[in-house]
Amino acid sequence: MPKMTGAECLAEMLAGYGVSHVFMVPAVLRRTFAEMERRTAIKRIHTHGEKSAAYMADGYARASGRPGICMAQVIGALNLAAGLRDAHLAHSPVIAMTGGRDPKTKFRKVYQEVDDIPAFEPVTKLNATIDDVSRIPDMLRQAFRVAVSGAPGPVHLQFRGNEGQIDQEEADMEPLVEALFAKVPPFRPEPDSASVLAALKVLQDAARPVIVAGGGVRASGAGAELVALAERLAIPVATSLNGKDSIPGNHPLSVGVVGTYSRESANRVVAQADTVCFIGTETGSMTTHFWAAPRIGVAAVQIDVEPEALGRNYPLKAAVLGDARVTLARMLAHTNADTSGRRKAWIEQASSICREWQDKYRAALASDAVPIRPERICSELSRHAPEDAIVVVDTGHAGMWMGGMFDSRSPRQSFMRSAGHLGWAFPAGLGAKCACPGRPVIVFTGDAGFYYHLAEVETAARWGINAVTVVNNNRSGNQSMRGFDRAYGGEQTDKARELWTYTDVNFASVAENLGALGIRVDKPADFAPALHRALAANRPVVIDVATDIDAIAPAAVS
Ligand SMILES: Cc1ncc(C[n+]2csc(CCOP(=O)(O)OP(=O)(O)O)c2C)c(N)n1
Repeated sequence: MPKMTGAECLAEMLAGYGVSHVFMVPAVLRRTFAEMERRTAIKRIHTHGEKSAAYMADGYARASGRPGICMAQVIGALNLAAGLRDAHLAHSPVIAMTGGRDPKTKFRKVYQEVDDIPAFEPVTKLNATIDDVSRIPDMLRQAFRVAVSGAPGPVHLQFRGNEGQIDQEEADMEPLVEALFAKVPPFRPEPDSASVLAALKVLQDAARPVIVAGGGVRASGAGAELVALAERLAIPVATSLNGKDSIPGNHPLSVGVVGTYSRESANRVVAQADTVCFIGTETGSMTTHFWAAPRIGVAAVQIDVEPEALGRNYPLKAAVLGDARVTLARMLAHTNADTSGRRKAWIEQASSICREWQDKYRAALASDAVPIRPERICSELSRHAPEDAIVVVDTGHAGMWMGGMFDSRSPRQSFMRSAGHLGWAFPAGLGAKCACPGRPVIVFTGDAGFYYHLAEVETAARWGINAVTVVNNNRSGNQSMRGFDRAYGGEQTDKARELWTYTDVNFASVAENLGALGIRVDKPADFAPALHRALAANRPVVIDVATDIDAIAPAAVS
């Protein structure tokens, strides 16, 4: 075995796993960065905060299926841990590396140090320390193995030394890489055939079935098989917000996103279904609108790669343990398409529910109002986002607007969303662009969401990370308006508005000052030309859209 430093070994292994970018705030693993420069083409993206570094790694991971790497020295470790929360909720394979306590100085009040390990525990699948340099190779392999296996998720490796100085030490090490674990999914577990046939029978016998597809479908790359099965058996498809891109929004069997940040048609179809087939979804509160759509007790089947997901919230008629793509392919091989005739009336019913939704929102989606309505931005993005775009959406109102009102037009379009953390989308979009530089990346965020990591506009400009960010700028976090109306017993005072409004800031000007292209849009007709200009600019772009502070997204129906 060759004698090498930890830094040499780590740099070579990361390159061996296909890592193209790492995201960090210095100073951590400094020697490793020097070795990366000498030995690899890895870009070392130096950000303005550890949380945004974690979100960039998360966006990188979700866009590519390859683990995203983020790093912090000991004082920034918990900022990084905070940024793993969304990756944990979304099952995104992020590997976080931090500096950690040295046994020589533990418990002596050494500068900047606390025990960071407990804070990583609730947001990681593996939370480990590297205390001897010779353990770098096997621990890094385990980090990749855990991050991408089963339901993927974050991993934390703490390197000895506040800046991870263990990387300077030498040992006999082999920088062996297991290519199998460089990407999600490493394995495609085959389902048991009896369970496949049992699930198929329940679906084929049903008069009003619906499929609810989740993030597991996108992680498995099972969109084509999902659509083929739905078409073959004539079954409408709703998705979770995380699984939104598993069927194009303009497909005739697509009824929209079901749950809380949702489209009314999806909640109505799911509520009226006699049988629900959950695929790669945790059946959590956001996807089921707190288990109201569908109701617990509906006839249900579930397909998942994690045994403990099966039946967690809905008692099942059939449970299938396996990879989504393989399972759907097995089901397709055994379908009896003749059974689809019995669902003709149901398909008509679902289509008519979708038409009712279109009729209800047609005017808002085409609105010429000034200030601009967010519905209009969503419909412009449905029409003008390129067919291979990655659309990255923040939480809160951004998730409600885009979950409910945006439709993808192609299976090549990707949709990624914050699992709940305001401010995630902008840095995640930069990470997605690093992972997929050849694809257009369009971020949709509110102004409150954009403020969180505004400084990263400078990072994008410095590194030429040419994502396009659309800011729904209503000079407030107006999703909170309804809640404060209630808190103030119906109507708010001017003082109450202090709790959720801001001053009027033009983010196009701010972006220009930080080195990006800024475009301000005040009139609806100017949005599409601005988007086309932004996509052609080959620069990071912020499109600041002046929108209506009174525009409130429709609440979920159940
Ligand atoms: C980390 C975090 N803190 C707080 C919230 C609660 N929250 C959800 S939406 C929202 C305001 C969103 O404002 P903005 O992004 O401007 O969108 P708008 O509602 O104005 O459309 C807040 C504070 C959250 N989701 N995440």
